[in-house]
Amino acid sequence: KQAAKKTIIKNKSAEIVPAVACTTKQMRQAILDRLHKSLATEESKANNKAWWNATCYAVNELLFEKLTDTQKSHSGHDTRAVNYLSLEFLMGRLLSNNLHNLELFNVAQDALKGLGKDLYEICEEEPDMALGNGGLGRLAACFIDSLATLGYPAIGYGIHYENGLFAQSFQDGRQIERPDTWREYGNPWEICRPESIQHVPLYGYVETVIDENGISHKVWHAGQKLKGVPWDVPIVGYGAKTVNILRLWESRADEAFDWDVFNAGGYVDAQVEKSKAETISKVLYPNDSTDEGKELRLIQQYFFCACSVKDILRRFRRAGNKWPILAEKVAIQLNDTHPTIAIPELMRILVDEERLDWNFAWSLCEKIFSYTNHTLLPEALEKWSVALFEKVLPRHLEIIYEINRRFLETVEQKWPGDNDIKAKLSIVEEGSQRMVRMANLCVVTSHKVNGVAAVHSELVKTDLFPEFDQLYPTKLINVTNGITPRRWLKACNPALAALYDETVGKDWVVNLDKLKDALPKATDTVFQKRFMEIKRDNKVELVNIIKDLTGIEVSADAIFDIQIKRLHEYKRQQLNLIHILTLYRRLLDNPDYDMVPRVFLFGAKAAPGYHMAKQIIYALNKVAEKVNSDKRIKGKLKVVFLPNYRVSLAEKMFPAADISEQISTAGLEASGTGNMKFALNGALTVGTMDGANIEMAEEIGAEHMFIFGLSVAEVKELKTAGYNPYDYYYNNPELKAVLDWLDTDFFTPGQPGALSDIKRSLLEYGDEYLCLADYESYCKAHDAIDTTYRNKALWAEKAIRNSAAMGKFNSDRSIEDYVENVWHLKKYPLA
Ligand code: Z2T
Repeated sequence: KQAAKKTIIKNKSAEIVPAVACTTKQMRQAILDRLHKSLATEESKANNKAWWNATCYAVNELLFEKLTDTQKSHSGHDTRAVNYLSLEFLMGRLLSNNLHNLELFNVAQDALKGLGKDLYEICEEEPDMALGNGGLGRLAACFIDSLATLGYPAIGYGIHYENGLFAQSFQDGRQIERPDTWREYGNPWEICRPESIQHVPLYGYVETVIDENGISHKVWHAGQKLKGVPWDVPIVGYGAKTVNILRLWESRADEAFDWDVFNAGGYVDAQVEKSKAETISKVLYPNDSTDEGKELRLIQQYFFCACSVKDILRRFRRAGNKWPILAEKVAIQLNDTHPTIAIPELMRILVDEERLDWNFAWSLCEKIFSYTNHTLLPEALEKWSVALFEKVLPRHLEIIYEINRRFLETVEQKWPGDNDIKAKLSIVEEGSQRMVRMANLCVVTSHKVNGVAAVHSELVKTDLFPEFDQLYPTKLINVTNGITPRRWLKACNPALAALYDETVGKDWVVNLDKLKDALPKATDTVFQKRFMEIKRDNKVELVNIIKDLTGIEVSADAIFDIQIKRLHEYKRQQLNLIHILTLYRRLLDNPDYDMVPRVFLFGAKAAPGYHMAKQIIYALNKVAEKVNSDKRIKGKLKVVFLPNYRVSLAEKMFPAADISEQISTAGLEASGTGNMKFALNGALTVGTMDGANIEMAEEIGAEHMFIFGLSVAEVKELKTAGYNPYDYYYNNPELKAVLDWLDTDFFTPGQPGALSDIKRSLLEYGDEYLCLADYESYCKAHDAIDTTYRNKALWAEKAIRNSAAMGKFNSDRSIEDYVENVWHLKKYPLA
């Protein structure tokens, strides 16, 4: 067990009224009551898991009241709401976050202390709610926190995966995946709502029906039906003036539909059908940016969209509203193309079931939907084969054809006779295997399409959708990503949060720009000392965690250089690797090589089917083994790959980082959000001019970061001119030596060639991500890090400048941008 000994932060200004009235005594009694009356145990028998459950239940009692008040207020005011549709919500743990947002963290800490328990230790009992892959899912989680904090009516819609992102371990350095079981023994945060079950058709055929007036319409006869059971997770805003919900759909068999099978004596067959239906929400697909095109995945997407759209319309009808004002009450945000099928589903309901005129229904859809693009990588742009669509969703395919037919008419008007443009923009891609392009459907339908950082949104306009931008000049916009300062500073770094409370006032939690008031202190030696003492304490905590998890001993005096993110070639963990090899070689060549001791830390999961990503994990682990046990280098270099990187581990790594690695090939990281979390917690960035790094440099001052490598324009130039990695290999002896090293059995004794794949990808296979082109510049940036770190005052100044400049990257700001430019919501906080 990790020593969870954070400093207890006392609430200094007792005059501040907490969001929810609850004294330490009341909290203590509530926890005991839950332990006795809900968990049927007692103090002497309860383990930490029971204390965790009891504390969660006690929190729920306070929270549910605010939840019902909020929901009553929203339906009473018949509010316009945003419905955030996302296949992923990477929530992490909720206890500490909920306590902070209720402003009861200290109260609970004292209450548990009185019961002989440590709140930080109790929080460690909570399994992560890992219903997401990476940045996209975590962004959704930060956004619903901000929506609730700002008082906006919002619902997050997603899937109630039985198994979230796989748990990772290593066996001889190789990634092993095990199922994630976040709710095996129940989860206190979710409320089942059987009263809001939805039914979802699948497969079958489409019938054309002519009514008594001679007007034809389509009826979809399903071949199978699923039942969607909603589970609600309350989302408390900071200050508890709003508690929104995250509604997650679980798939079940629809007994009503299978009634015939039962009656025909097919009791066993019906049970088999049942387990098939339940597989739909069983598991999260572990691909972060590759599209798999699997039937089950399409059904997952449709299942969750159908449930969500029906739920949205149920609320709309319940308020007694009529169709003309649908778009005044409903905004639907599509988090990437994963929920695109919600578009033809809404059209189907309006046209086929409600019998609205096509043009009217379409005008509603255009106003309701908006879409966020999260990547330019071609392999991530979703396409579904027409054949699969026809089988699973025959009516939706017809609707998509009709949308496309009308759309291509407008293309014809704009570019008469230009068939190349039509072929490029068409929602249906022609070819040996006809495909539905989900991104094109999103852009055609949505009134706003946004990228997630300025440079990315620019590239969406110039490279990804240039013709769409000409056709719809105001549609493509930017909303730069952000992170919630509640989780990513207040909760995860209590000591730094307390220092800011004292320096700039407590308001920074909701107004992160306030941190700028600490800038004058960047050169104040007393402040620098306190700031760096907090960093050092956080590093000591991480040292203990590293020892517990891996047995590896590292020194808190070393530079903690961290790269944590999904494993992907475009993120270039392999560039980091070859730089580590470079340092290792320098040390072996010269045992007195002068460098500040460095600990390179990694955390990353690879998609289970992504061979090269798994090879990079293997290589890092093998290099780590060798380096960490090599006495010759006198502990100057350590490499640690922490297993099972996830939100709760991230919360311990960001506060302990000196260096943040943000080293993607320019133009490929849409935004990045870890970059913001690092800087907010006082790490300096070594990074390329990519994604949100560019905007961070504007805020911080590029001179306080270690910027290296080719720019977006230079990458383009090099690629057009014809990039040849061998040019760099033969011209840089250090680079050649480390790459050749990978062909030996130095890191994998008795198995020469075990790491050769990585060398091949960087040479023979063409080095798609330009690692070799950026290598020299990257090494120089690292030399500069070493030099700068030796100057303690200068480093402290830069660390403070980084942290205090993060105001822009508050997800509250991102949400206000969406509200102003896309959603147009009003706030309804409780009194
Ligand atoms: C994902 O996390 C991201 C993009 C995806 O494209 C898919 C996933 Cl699962 C389909 C990330 C981007 O890579 C990252 O740059 C960005 O910060 C994040 O989404 C949130 O926008």
